[in-house]
Amino acid sequence: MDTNAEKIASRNKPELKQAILDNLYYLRGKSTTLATMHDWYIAVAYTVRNMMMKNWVKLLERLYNKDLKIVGYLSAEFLMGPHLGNAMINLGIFDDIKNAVEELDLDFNQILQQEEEPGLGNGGLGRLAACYLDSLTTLKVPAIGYGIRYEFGIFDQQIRDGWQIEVTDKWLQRGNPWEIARPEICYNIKLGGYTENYYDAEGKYKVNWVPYYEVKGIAYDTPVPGYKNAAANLLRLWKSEAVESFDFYEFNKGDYYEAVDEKIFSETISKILYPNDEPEKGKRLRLAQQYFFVSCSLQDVLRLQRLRGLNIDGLSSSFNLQMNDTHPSIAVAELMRLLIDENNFDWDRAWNITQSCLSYTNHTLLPEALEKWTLSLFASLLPRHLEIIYEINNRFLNEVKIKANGDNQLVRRLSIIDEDGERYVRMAHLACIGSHAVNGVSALHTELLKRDVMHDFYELAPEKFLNVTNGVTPRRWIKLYNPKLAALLTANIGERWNTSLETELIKLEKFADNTGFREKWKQIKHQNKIDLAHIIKQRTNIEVDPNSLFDIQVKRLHEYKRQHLNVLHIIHLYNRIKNNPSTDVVQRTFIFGGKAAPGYFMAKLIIKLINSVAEVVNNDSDVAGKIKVVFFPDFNVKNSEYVYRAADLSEQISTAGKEASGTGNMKFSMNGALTIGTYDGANVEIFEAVGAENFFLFGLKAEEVYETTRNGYRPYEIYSTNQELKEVIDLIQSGVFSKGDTNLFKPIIDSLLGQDPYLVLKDFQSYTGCQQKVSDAYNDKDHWTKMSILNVARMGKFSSDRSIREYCEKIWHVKPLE
Ligand code: NBG
Repeated sequence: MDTNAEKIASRNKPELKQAILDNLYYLRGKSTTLATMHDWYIAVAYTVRNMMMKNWVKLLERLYNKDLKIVGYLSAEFLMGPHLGNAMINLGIFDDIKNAVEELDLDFNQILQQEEEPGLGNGGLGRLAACYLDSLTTLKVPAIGYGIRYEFGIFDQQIRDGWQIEVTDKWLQRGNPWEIARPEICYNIKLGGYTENYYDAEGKYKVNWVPYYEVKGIAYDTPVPGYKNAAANLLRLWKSEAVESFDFYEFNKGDYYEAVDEKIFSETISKILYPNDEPEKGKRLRLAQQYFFVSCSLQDVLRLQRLRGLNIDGLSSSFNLQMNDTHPSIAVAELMRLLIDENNFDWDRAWNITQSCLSYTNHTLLPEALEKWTLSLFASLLPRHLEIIYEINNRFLNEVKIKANGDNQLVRRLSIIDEDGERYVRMAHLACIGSHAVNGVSALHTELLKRDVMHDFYELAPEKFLNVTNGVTPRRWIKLYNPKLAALLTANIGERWNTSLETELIKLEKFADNTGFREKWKQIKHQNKIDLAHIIKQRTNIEVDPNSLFDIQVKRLHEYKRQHLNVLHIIHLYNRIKNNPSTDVVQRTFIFGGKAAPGYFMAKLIIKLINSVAEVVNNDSDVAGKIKVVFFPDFNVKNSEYVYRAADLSEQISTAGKEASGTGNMKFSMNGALTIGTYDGANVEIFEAVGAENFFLFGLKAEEVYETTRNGYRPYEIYSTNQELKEVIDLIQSGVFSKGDTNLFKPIIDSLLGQDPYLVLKDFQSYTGCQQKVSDAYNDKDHWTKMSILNVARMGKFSSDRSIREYCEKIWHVKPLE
């Protein structure tokens, strides 16, 4: 007999409608008269989820298949974005569900809008993990994404009086229909305490870790559907809980409150996602989080290996475990501990397995973002791991010393332990030593990794270092979030672009000169701009003109990303128009979006500056109809739907050598925006792909950045000799944008005139000059449209499918199913 789910999967419209109504009734206990919009959303979500179940259960059964090699993607962040629309696209049931919903007299878009953003990541790194899960599944590579089920994801951003206010993200408050709790899949995690050693009956040296306390990690599974391929994968996130909800021993002693305290601490571990870009110092809970999810995941991997009836010696034929940045790098020591202490392996065998299972992706060159933990913190939380790390380090340095020929500096530089000043464990060193492959995320980034940050490691083992340039999934970023463009693509080049972006998109090139096609292209962009203008009006009450050039910079706020360089250009334009009201400028709308880390003062001040400039510019009749400035609040995956597709110009203006890759740059260009950018991260490869004539390149190259700083860069000299720049800075300083307060933006001015660590002033002239070229180009709309088409046509390389294929071939050595 057919199950209900299978019946639904026949996609017969009346049955879909009935399934939604049934879910409303049986799962929400509501009739149509009682149902809120959110009840309806839940009912629709369960209907869609039911339709993935068959594929998913099949996958779960396949995990027991001995011959399949599984990718375990270890990541502290997964920024999945809303599930409903994406699942509908991937299951190929978008229109069916939409129609069924509309026949129930519901507004489909309102239903989609009900879903809370599952914001379990900060930005690019977490979103990359989500794109990779989509591609892994679409390519039918068996994979498990392992991470943390944070109760509170990245904070919601509100803007009050121009300042960022952080609001806790209570994404689970109204339930999460996409996850299934698996209380039967749980592991104990030890923390703190001390170790004791002894010799066992066979005279083998053994260590026993006596923890100070233990917590329990419980699996929460979310299905990840592939694109129209009947495949599914698994996102398994861990939630921490107390080992027992009451410690009966303490309870009987009468120490009920102590037992409750311990329960509270246990649940704190998976409570909240840490925003990045803040000093790590002393963040004990963060190290506990990292260890918590890594240990649960590795124990799960070993359990699966046993369930498959395989022995652990062959682990690397069954699993490749990818460490997404250093956040999971404690995996090196934890896998060693599990093998040696809990499975009786000797060191060499354990080390062999560990190294051949693990690989590491580096995502940053910024020295302050390279994780390190003080020895004291490590010793107090993970005493056994510190011993193991010492041993790994000793053995490693002994080998190094043979090659180093008495070069003690080299040995110090390579050591896992940083001995300069306070002693630290350097997690990138641990990750690198414990992995069989290390990769950067764009060609330039990998070169710089090899040349600078990991140079000594590269010299030791050059074959370990690889590049895999990032990519993004065209399913979410084009098909779901730009349906009009997607339809135009499909109508002209067929639908294979969805899964073969690289070979198919290029077929658009031949339409670039076709007037009719260009007209349609232009109309789609225009409609997307009208939609964004509408949302902007709703959320900020600012009226913007869809006929203006939409110049957009959305990404986390950081000085190296140089949102303030963008602001200097806006003020420069403003100043030009004020000085000469008849100045002929291209009408522009400058749109910003992005969150600043709560503890990052400068980033928050830059948000305030953007909003302050916006207030002045938007209310000055002299510039009305010429420039507008908008800060779009709470930029996240959900809101980004309206943003990327509406952009004419994409701002990718980081100081060269600082942005590891960028992925927003890809999303914009794939949706028809032209890029103004530096020669940094993946911009370099986008520039090469779309061609110099279709890209607005400016600024110093990475080499020149190093040269400039090495030679004693003096920003003040630039300020005092560049009249246009001086006027801009002086305008900020005068208090024009701060209601006369000359102190408010002083920290920004002081930084720019003093050190200017990100060479904003140095690149100012080149940037404004390039922006002039943008304006000139925009005046020729027809040519602009041609450039836009060519950008999209040539972006095929930046599909995450291509990235995943490269990981499979170069690093994981796994093959797709079947
Ligand atoms: C970020 C880089 C981006 C890159 C993403 C994904 C971190 C530590 N790094 O340039 O800043 O695109 O990773 O690789 O978040």
